[in-house]
Amino acid sequence: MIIDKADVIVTSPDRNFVTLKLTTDDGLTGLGDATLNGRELAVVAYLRDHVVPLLIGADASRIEDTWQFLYRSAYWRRGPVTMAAIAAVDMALWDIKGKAAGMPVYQLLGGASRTGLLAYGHASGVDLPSLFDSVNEHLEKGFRAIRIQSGIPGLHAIYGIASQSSFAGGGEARYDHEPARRGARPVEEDWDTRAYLTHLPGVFEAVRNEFGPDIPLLHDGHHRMTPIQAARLGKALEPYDLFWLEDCTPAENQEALRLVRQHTTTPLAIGEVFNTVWDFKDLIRDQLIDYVRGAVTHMGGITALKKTLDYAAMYQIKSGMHGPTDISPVGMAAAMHLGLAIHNFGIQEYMQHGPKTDQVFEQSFTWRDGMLHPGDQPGLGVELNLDEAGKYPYERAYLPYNRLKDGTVHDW
Ligand code: GCO
Ligand code: MG
Repeated sequence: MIIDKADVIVTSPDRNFVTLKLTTDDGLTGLGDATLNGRELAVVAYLRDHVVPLLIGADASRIEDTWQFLYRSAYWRRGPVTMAAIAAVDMALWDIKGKAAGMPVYQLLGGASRTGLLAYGHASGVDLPSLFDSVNEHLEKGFRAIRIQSGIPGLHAIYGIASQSSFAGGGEARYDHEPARRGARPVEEDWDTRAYLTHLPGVFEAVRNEFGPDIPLLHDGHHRMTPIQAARLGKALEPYDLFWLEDCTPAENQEALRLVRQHTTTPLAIGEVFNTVWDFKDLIRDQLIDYVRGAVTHMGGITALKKTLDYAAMYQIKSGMHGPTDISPVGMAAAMHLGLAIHNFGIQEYMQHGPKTDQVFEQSFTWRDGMLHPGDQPGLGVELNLDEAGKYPYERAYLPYNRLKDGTVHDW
């Protein structure tokens, strides 16, 4: 099992994806997701120029050793570009090991701890009627847990709302509320935290009145509040029994969550932009969060995220792996194998890819009665159709950014 070939494939079916494909001398192939939304080509260069030359001739069976070598020998550790590149190598090696063993990756990780993975979908609306329609659509699709994002009176375009996508213009190929837009520059959105804090509790009250107390509801604050604002929101949402409040403050300052925690029992989830266990260390050790939002794709792969989740398990903190459309089907499969195997699985985000993406990536997971399962194909269970991938060259795309009414740039 010597690595003979390493290809970095960029394709843009519904959005941009970066995939690493490793081929061994005995003809096995493995795929890894290296997609970093809006900064895709930086990871392509990192892989092609600096990592691929180190992989050719290496022993594909040495997953842990390869991880440690890529992490430590770079000297410059961590960061989203580095860790997405390492993640792709790690996933591809797990894929190869599974194929060599004739087993799905979750078996190599210890076997299934459950029959399927509870998944949540994204409901959104500019106002209550459109939000209720969106919740109903998700219930009809079988979702048993739903994220609620609402428009805010006075604001034109904010994160997470599907039907506001035309406000800032600048791009097509947007499905659901895929935030990255194709175009030369990022589009601008608007934000007002006071308006948001005033409006949101009423939205959750209305949703609970309409849909009852049973369905798990989630919300994403998308890093836009100060600690005391987040504390206020967490407290105000307590009557509506959220499954979690996500990314209530920017993630860099782990201490911020201590303040939020002191004020509210609303469960907290964070970490979609984190890259290593070090970003989570204090949050886990001091029990300041309830769910780890790290993605396999951005946390350095299955190897590293499993260690982080095992550490979290000691504190009864569970997984809530990131699963938006910018995690490719390969990254989603890796999350599903890991989620099926670990004891402290919490929930899996499942935003669903578009039809073109599903043609490029041939997948074997199942989605039934609100539950995901990675399937039983050897490896990760995803193959890349190169002919389909070749139809969609890279297109420049950026995530939006926020400005307040007075023009100040705000966290998006
Ligand atoms: C989520 C996330 C995404 C991000 C996106 C950025 O909870 O799913 O917040 O929607 O905005 O992944 O690339
Ligand atoms: Mg999020």
